[in-house]
Amino acid sequence: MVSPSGFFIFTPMASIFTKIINREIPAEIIAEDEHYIAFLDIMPLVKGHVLVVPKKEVDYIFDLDDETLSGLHIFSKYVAKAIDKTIKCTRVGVAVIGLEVPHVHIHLVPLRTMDDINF
Ligand code: D5M
Repeated sequence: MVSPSGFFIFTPMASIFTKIINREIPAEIIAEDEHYIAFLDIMPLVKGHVLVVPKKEVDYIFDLDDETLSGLHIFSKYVAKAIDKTIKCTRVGVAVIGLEVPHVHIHLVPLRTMDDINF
């Protein structure tokens, strides 16, 4: 964008997850509070694959401030317990990948056997 005085103004694009948070694009939201949101992954490894995302948009998980990072894990714990109650699984797998979407997120994947995952 160019300002009226002719300067270039850098306006970073919102991540796809920020667009979900702002309800600009749809998602199957399963939990939300002031700081975090959880929704179904659009390309699930298995049924019930959920992403947990801080509303603060930060790319790399280790650049997140300590308070938000620990809150993200606590929020994920409650979401994982809800998944475990809802979906028949042996264990809810937890993964941080971040190759595709540059906005911190935790994958919660209800697994029955190792054959369920094919990274
Ligand atoms: O992978 C990012 C994950 O985010 C990948 O499993 C697909 C998922 N994804 C991408 N766009 C959407 C939308 N719009 N809704 C729901 N899920 C989505 P990673 O490699 O961890 O960055």
